[in-house]
Amino acid sequence: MKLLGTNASPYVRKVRLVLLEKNIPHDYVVDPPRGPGSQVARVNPLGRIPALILDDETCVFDSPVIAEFADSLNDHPILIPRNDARARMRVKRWEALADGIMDSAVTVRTESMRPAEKQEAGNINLHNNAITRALVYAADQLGASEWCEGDSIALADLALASALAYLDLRQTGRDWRSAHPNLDAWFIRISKRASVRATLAG
Ligand SMILES: N[C@@H](CCC(=O)N[C@@H](CS)C(=O)NCC(=O)O)C(=O)O
Repeated sequence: MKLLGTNASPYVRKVRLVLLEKNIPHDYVVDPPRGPGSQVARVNPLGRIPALILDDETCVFDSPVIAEFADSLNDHPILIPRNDARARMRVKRWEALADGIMDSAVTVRTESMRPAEKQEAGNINLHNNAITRALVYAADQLGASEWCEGDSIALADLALASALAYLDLRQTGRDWRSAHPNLDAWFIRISKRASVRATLAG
């Protein structure tokens, strides 16, 4: 299978982490959707990354669908609980929270790249405030635990790591580490994993 993406995209990082953690063989192809000759819109009608192309040319999108599909391919490890409905919901809710942080941070970035007179300060504030609230919620939910859900790594951890890495990339002025020392300690720990190191290296 082939994963189309870019190194900056937080959604791509999330699914790369899933594929790496589960040791699923794949080719990672850097393909900016707006780049000349991009094949993204040909395989995903939405023209977005990540797009996972299976060996029979089936295209899987978007990132939650890719993550769930990849998780179903093997049990090593199980990243989305299979039988415990509440635990499964909590993991998917962590993913929704992390994806929401990504959505808002991407919106802030897109808005800030417009000419100053066309930027909507209200929209930027709205999304920055959503990120701030989501981080408070994440820190509260994590508490002093080693993992976001249960006693081992889950999609929740990979999604949260991707969201925080994106804030580090695009919101350098946001000092989430001082505001939430438990998220900081957790991020330092998870950043030592080979999968996270590989995606942060490019
Ligand atoms: N909800 C989607 C969001 C994907 C998305 O918005 N990706 C961005 C890159 S970060 C994209 O491909 N944008 C299209 C573009 O840049 O033209 C997912 O989770 O996969």
